[in-house]
Parts: sequence; structure tokens; C-alpha cells
Amino acid sequence: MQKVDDAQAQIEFDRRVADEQKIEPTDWMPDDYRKNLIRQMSQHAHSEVIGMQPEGNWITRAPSLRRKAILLAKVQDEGGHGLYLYSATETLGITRSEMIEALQTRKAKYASIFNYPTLNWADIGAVGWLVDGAAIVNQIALQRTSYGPYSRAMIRICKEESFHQRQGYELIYAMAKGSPEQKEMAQDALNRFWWPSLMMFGPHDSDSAHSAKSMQWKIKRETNDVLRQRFIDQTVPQIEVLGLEMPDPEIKWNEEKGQYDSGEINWQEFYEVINGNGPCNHQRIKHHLKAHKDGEWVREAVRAYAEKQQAKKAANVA
Ligand code: FAQ
Repeated sequence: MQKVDDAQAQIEFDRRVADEQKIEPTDWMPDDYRKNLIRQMSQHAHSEVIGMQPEGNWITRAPSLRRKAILLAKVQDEGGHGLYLYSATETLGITRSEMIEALQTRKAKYASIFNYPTLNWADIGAVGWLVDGAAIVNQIALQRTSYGPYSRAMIRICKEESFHQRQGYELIYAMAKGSPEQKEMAQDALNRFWWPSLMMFGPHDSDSAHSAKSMQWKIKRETNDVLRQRFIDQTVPQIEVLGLEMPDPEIKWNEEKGQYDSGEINWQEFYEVINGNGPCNHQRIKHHLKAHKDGEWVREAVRAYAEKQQAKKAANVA
């Protein structure tokens, strides 16, 4: 009997996905759809939270009050994105603490880019311009994802990410048009962040384990390679405006395709980083563990307050 119900529910689910209707938390969904969403959304949330570290590192060293205020606001936004995304993922039946445990025990991944260091102030411009720029290209597509809470979170997040991208570009522009030393720093930041930014889109479509299913279920709306190419095509003219050299000598306009050709990513480096062996993987998790431990008193206070409120409510009822 259960089987027949599931078969009918599956037909209804497929019809709604085909019709561009959103799937909501209380709707029936295939187990693998739920699992895949939990994997992608929780990893996305972890990326936002771990992503605060490379920039947070520069808040105390920002060169002016204006830059410090902008950076503080941006890093705070990233924390907020993590919180929306953890909440949206909880609607699928997993708890926040289960997700955090998966991150801290390295069962769950987070975006490879955050395992690279931010060595100087120009890197903060490169993070906003390139990393947020790449994140937006991916997240605009995800505004149309089939899961309602994820799609709605993406709409809000994209609005904030465009401020992040603009502030990064404005920062790198000031450096690229500044003194020869500043221009050199901007070029160096571009050279170091270019390839890791391209890696954010994931492996080539032919090597992407989850893409086929995720595209069928409309969890993902465009493939890794399509989004990566879109990012290259929109960023190359920005490099030209900055007057910087291309970070990849193979970048060349292809008239026939109407897009830029470019060199091949070092996939060995990508897999090293996502498997825990990038330059900062150890440092990022160590820092997260410490911050989590330091915050235990806050969680304890919240629990104690909730218990007190509960007891008050029970006493009033009695
Ligand atoms: N890093 O089969 P696929 C941001 C893993 S937010 C690490 O192609 P999928 C904001 C993948 O998880 C940035 N791991 O996977 C900000 C899978 O491993 P698994 C985060 C990666 O899911 C800015 C395996 O490789 N954005 O930056 C990466 O279909 C500045 C096979 O790959 C999102 O998370 C990678 N780059 O496609 C914050 C967007 N690529 O799970 C602070 C949502 C692949 O089986 C400062 N996510 N892997 O162990 C997505 O769109 C997708 O998950 C992809 C990967 C496109 C990232």
C-alpha cells in the first residue's frame, strides 16, 4: 500500500518540478532529493561561515575607517547568509548541531576557495571582486532552484552579494589605478585568486558526480562549466578596465563561439584542496572549533532561558 502511495507522490513531485512549482518542507519528496539538498545546502552554509575567516583576518588592519566599516558589514552579511542557509537546511530534517559536527569532523565540505590565505590588502579586493563575483553567478541560477526555502534564501543573499562584489571591485580599482606598488599588489592578488575562483564552480561537467541528478530535479539550474564560462566572460572585460594583465596567457576571444577561450585548471590542486590538503584547511577548521567552543556559554544561556520560559508557561497553565 505504502509503495502505491509513494509512486503516486513521485508522479505529483515530478509534475510540480516540471511545472516550475516550488517543493516546500512539508511536501513529499524522494529521499535522494532530500539527501542531495541537505548535502549541497549545508556545504553552502559552511562555506559562508568559514568564508568569514580570510576577510575577518583583515578587519583590524583595514587602511581607513571607511574600508573597515565596509569590511565589517560584509563579513557580518556572510555570517547572516550562513544562518539563513542553516535554517533553510533544518527544514529538511537535520539539526544545526548535526551539520556543524559534520563540518568539524570533515565529513562535510565547504568551498575550496576559503582554504587559500589572504596575504595582503589587495587580496580583500580580489575576494570581493572575484570570489563574491563567482558566488553571485552561481547563486543567481540557484534563485530558481526547485526547493522553496533555498530559492527564497538565494534571492535575499544575491542582493547582498552584489554589494560585496561592487565593494571588492572598487577596492581593487583604487589599487590598480594607484601607485606602481599598489598596482603590483593588485596584479599579484588577481594572479593568485583567479584559478581558485574558477575552481569554485566545481569539476568539469563530465566529472561532476551530482550534476545529472541535481539538474533533473532542478536543484541546480545550470551546469558547473556553463556557469564558469559565464564568469570568465563577464570578468575578462573588467580586467581590461583595470588595466591589469590577464592571469591566464591562454585567455583569448573566440569569435565563432562568442566567448573567451582559456587555459586548463590544475585539477590535481583542486582535489588536494577539497580533500583537506589545501594551504589553510587545517587552520580554518581549528579556528572554527575554537570559536565554537568559546561560544558554548551563549548556547548554554539560550537553553537555560528557554527552560525558564517553559517552566513559567507550565506554571501559568497549572
Ligand atoms: N569546493 O558533483 P559536483 C560564497 C565537491 S558561497 C569544495 O560537481 P555539486 C560566498 C562537491 O561538494 C560559495 N568542494 O558537486 C562568500 C562534491 O563533493 P561531495 C559556496 C567542491 O554539488 C563569498 C564533489 O566535489 N557556494 O562564496 C567544490 O553538484 C566571500 C563533486 O562535485 C555554494 O556552495 C568546491 N569549489 O556542484 C562567502 C553554492 N566543487 O559533496 C564569504 C551551492 C565541487 O559529494 C566570502 N553549491 N565540490 O562530498 C553548488 O552550486 C554546488 O554544490 C557546486 C558543486 C557547484 C559548488
